[in-house]
Amino acid sequence: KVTKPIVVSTWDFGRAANEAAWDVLKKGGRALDAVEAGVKVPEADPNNHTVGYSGYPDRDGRVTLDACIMDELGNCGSVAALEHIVHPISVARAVMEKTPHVMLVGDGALQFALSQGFKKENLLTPESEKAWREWLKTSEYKPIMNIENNSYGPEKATTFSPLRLPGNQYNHDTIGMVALDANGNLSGACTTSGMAYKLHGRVGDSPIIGAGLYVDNEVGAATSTGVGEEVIRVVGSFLVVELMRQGYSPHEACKEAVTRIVKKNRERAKGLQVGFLAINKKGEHGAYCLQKGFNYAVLSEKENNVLIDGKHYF
Ligand code: SD4
Repeated sequence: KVTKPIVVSTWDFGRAANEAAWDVLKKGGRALDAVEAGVKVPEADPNNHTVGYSGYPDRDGRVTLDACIMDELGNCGSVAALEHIVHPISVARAVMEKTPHVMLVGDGALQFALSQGFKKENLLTPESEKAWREWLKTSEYKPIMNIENNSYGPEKATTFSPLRLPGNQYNHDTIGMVALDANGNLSGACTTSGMAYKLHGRVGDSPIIGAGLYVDNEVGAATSTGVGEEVIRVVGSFLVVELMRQGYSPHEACKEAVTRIVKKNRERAKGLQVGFLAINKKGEHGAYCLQKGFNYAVLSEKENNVLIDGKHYF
């Protein structure tokens, strides 16, 4: 029996996003509309410093956003290193629907957004700017494990990382969301401000179709969070979907993708976090991550926006 509609998304802040997606899904709406509405919630949240508005900036103090979206027909759109726009996911959707292209970056993406009526805004809030100025004092660049998981706590998180953000701040990260609608169609969305204090111009996995997100309406959909470089290396989300095509469950597929990352470089993998999240055409879900601390939110008629801890490799 198929569980539909269903929506799943990364991290605990995925719950609020799921609620917004559910408003669309419960009325029989399209998964594509649901995932866009869903991820717009963290994008606009001033307390979320790793997605959209108020995201932590790059090392030059610029907030640069990455996002992509994909529907049941294989249509997709993406923006990378986009500045000044609160809802990069909606710009990605406009790239998909209003241009012959898949991906726009940097100034070109901004120009396009403005031409579509998106408003230019300052995304760097005083709080994020203060955090960046603190960071500048040491300018140490190491990704922080499980920064996304508020409940995980600084002590445990720093076990894996010598770097603390000033004031031991812990916050959320990329939101990846995939959904199956009442008609049995899949879509997904992924949006982030990327790794805090990255080099200007750095693009992670999140806006890259096949890496941060992939949807195949015959099989399933997958998304990722964590250190994007590792996900790109194994074309993670595409890999997860292809493994599901071969008969792996969502959980097994995510586990195999994580294992591939470990096989590339075990020592490196020990020191960072990556998590994959997937659903298949039956509405089954699963996830797997490198380290303890990754969780995801599930909303369907059977599961009332429950938060599930991802099983971990190390
Ligand atoms: C990136 N995958 O830019 C994103 C950020 C992230 O946990 O999810 N970090 O690499």
